[in-house]
Amino acid sequence: AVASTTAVFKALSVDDQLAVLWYAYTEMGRSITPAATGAARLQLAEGLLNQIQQMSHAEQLEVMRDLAAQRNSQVSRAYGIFSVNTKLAFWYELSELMVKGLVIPVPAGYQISRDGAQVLETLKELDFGQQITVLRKVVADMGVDPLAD
Ligand code: 45D
Repeated sequence: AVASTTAVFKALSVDDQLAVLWYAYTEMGRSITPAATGAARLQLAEGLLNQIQQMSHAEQLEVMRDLAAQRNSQVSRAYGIFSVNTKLAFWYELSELMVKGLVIPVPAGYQISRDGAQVLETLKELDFGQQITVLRKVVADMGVDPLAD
């Protein structure tokens, strides 16, 4: 179930991937304690998160699309050196910044696609540990590894 959910997620369009991550966060939010994401991990991502907060909403959306699409950009390369847990903590923090109004929100009344809704449903049927495993696999591949040629 983990492998198929991950594969179907990765086949989604970039915007659907961002939307599913967002809705996963809104559903899981209460189960993820900020303490668990680790202050030390966020410290590594802090520079990048600060940089993103300085950007316009359009630029913020662009860097998130670049990450999901594995497009080579400065942000994608900076992200690429994070550990998987730091990558998860980074996305978690971006969601928190969205809630605080510091990062572009998902438009009010946004309609997720049928494919996206299906992946979300599948994800919801997994237990918490499996959900984390899917999320880890998904965010691990985002961005660009600056050490690969
Ligand atoms: O206009 O270290 C659209 C533990 C449409 C412990 C859009 C853990 C068009 C160890 C694209 C929709 C395992 C607990 C706009 C860590 C349009 C540890 C915008 C786990 C504007 C870290 C879309 C942590 C946007 C976990 C802006 C489980 C979408 C973390 C943005 C989970 C989506 C984190 C974002 C999750 C989603 C974060 C930022 C699920 C982030 C999700």
